[in-house]
Amino acid sequence: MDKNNMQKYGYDDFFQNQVNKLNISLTELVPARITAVHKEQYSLVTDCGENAGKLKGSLFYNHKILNVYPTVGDFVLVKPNPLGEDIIYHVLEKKSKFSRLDSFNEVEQIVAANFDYVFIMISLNNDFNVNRIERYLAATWQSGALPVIIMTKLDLCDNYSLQKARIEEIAPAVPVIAVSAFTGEGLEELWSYIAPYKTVVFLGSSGIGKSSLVNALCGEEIMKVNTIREDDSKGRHTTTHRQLIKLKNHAMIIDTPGMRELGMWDVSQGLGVVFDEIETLSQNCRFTDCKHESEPGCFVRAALESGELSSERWNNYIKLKREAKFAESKENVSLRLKEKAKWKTISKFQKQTKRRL
Ligand SMILES: Nc1nc2c(ncn2[C@@H]2O[C@H](COP(=O)(O)OP(=O)(O)OP(=O)(O)O)[C@@H](O)[C@H]2O)c(=O)[nH]1
Ligand SMILES: [Mg+2]
Ligand SMILES: [Zn+2]
Repeated sequence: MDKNNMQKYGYDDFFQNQVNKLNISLTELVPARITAVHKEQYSLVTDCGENAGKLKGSLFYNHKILNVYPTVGDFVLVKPNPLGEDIIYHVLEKKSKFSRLDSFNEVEQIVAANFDYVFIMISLNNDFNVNRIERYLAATWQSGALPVIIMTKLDLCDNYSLQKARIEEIAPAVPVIAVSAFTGEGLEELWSYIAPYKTVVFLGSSGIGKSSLVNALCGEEIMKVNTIREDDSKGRHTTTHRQLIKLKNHAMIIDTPGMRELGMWDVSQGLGVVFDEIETLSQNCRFTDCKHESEPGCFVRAALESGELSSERWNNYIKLKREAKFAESKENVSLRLKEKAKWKTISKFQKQTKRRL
């Protein structure tokens, strides 16, 4: 059977089953996918094609209907409006997501949703940063999608075997592919991931060639790329907002501005996957609450001393863990403050009504 437009955008039983179970009245609501987020407007696609959309006003207040603001890649239910903006009524549960700390509001902010693979991209001419890859890997394993590591700008590098070996050391099970958007070398290997109806997120510092790779895969200039020659990651972001792009083979790419700021949200499971050997070592320590400082019978210390565990890797683990914890506790504080403010308003309102009675 031919797929309809939404199915080509990745809408499948996972989402349809949610719709079937919803108790809200669904007359006239149709599925849509968010392709870009602007200030208060969304770009989206439905079976009828592309349109702009906005949130139904009351959604801000009614959490039974809306869980959080939709983001790029989200599947939502909209009331179509052929004459203007479609109205977004409901955000469906996500298959996968990236979260970061919105430091202004101190809450979780979801930056991409419903992707199958994450291309963790680093450039071969840039100074090589294993810690950054570990950070991206933790976030990816936490997201629910699978990582693929892409080394870009292959044309600028004669030999990348050292870099490849370093990556394979920290991510033994993750595919590593070297590509050049200029010569096209290595691109064929990507097509098994950039497959029909699948969504891939491109993640990596500014200037490493994410948008150039999108264009190379599309065979046309879809994304603007930086035309001024400058060192990686020093220039300004060329891509300014996240965007979902559909390829001719019906694969989708979410191009992002260099997400160096991808903060650690709750990444406890992700860290457990990336630093599996450290978590195993800690479980063997004599004391269950071992701080791995100077306690006797500490397997982590022993591994650090014997060189089995590098101090660089250990320090990055501690750093990411601390950041994640910080994000989590910040959210708790902000939730508590919000709760307090709400009760203050309610009690003020009650006092006023009492006075009036
Ligand atoms: N030599 C070489 N240069 C490349 C390659 N891919 C991209 N570049 C150059 O790298 C620069 C940055 O490319 P972009 O595609 O804009 O990088 P980006 O990762 O999208 O950057 P942001 O949008 O800022 O996050 C441009 O000057 C490109 O021409 C490549 O495969 N080889
Ligand atoms: Mg870009
Ligand atoms: Zn210990």
